[in-house]
Amino acid sequence: MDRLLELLRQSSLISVTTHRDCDGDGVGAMLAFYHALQSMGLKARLLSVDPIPAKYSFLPGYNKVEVFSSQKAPATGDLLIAFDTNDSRRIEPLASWAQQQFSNSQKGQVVFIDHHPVLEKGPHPGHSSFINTQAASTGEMTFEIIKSLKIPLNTSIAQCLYTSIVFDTQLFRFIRKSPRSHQIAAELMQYDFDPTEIHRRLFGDQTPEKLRFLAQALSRIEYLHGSKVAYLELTKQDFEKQGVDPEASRDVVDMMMNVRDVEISILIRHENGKTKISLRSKGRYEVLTLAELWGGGGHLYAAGATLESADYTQLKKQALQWLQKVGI
Ligand SMILES: [Mn+2]
Repeated sequence: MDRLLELLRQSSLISVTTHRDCDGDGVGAMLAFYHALQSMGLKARLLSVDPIPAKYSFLPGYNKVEVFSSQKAPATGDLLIAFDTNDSRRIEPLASWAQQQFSNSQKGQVVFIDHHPVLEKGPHPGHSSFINTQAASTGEMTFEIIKSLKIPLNTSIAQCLYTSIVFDTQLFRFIRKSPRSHQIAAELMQYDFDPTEIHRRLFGDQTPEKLRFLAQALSRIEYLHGSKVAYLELTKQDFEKQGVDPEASRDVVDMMMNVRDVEISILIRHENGKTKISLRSKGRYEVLTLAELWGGGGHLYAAGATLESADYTQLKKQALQWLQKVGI
């Protein structure tokens, strides 16, 4: 972290970003850090490789995020910081573009602030990156960095960091046996924002169409290995029939984990011509190894992969083989 702090103090213009298909943790951490840089009087800009979902529009700074395009690429300055990923492929084409600028001007670098394990077969995040796999959220790490830089908190920073923390811990369910998430949240709540409103924005924004879709999807879960494995495939037709966006299936894999005996959940779904796989484990089996088998990544117990085109039958066969191998 010392190396990162030094780098921050030396930089004149800092760009901040988060991974493609962002979530509340990444977007909250990125915006919080942007507000912190602003309050330090540092020049900063917010970049994203795809549009940030409107669900997060309540966050201060949401409207300042520029969607990156290499045609009208803005200056990245001398530092590009990516939150909630350490895999440069998830911030492409921005990562390559920034690297090019930095090597042209012979200064600057890309830095990752993240709590995911570095993938064995993935790109290396670089020596100035700050990776802490013990942290329950990137928001938690961002809080520690802001504190170390001695930047006073304010309402905007607090609101964004609180969003990060409650999103990734799913309202303090997944806290990695640490009191840190609660401690930080308690400190943030001294600022003037409404936490209940944030909970509602993040977790209570369902529509009747989505509930109808969920009812149908959940009724089709297959329970394998004596209900220790929950397996579900969703096709393009499943989404079309209920008139919902594939985004509607995002939390399905977490719902599958709410079944008492389930140890592993596997969700395979169609999204914009691609096949997305989401994997969860309660902690006995490292599903990251299965995700890596399909060229994906994530955490040991919450991982995923995106495939350009895939045959569901083939995927199921591979999943069943992997389950056999881990001896569930
Ligand atoms: Mn995260």
